[in-house]
Amino acid sequence: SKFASPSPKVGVAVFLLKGNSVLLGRRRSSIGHNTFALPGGHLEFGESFEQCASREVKEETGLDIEQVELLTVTNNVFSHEAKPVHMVVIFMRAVLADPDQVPQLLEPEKCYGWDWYNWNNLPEPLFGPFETMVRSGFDPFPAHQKQ
Ligand code: 8DG
Ligand code: MG
Ligand code: MG
Repeated sequence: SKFASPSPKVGVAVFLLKGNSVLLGRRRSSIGHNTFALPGGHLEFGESFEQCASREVKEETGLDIEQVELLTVTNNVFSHEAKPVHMVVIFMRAVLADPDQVPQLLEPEKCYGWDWYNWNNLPEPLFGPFETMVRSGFDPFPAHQKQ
């Protein structure tokens, strides 16, 4: 109807792992403005999660990724926004195809900059849903890599 609610959308966020670090950018978007978040975006029609992860990371940072794997999914309702948003977010992990490749700020209207942050020394504030995951003890690193 004319007053129907907007539909939930699907997002894909990527833990791009390098040693003990993860790539984060400070958001320049209405949702989560100024908070540090993973690269990612909306799933496009017909895409696999892996394709969406590779595409969004490439569009936002110029980086090429490989070993793209599914980690988990969260159900995020941003009900306090002027325009409430409901996102089902697929979390992937990946590594750099070329370990020497450097992130570029390709969407400066959406992000203040990308950098690597040690998992044991994450910046603040983290993006809400991401902070919830971290606080709950979620660990994106492969088990064999833990130290
Ligand atoms: P697009 O137009 O390029 O497709 O999308 P985008 O502008 O890059 O979207 P985004 O805001 O970066 O990501 C889509 C939604 O995913 C975002 O509004 C909320 C949700 N989301 C989370 N956690 C995270 C996260 O850690 N990183 C990113 N990028 N999005 C996240 O709930
Ligand atoms: Mg994005
Ligand atoms: Mg994007």
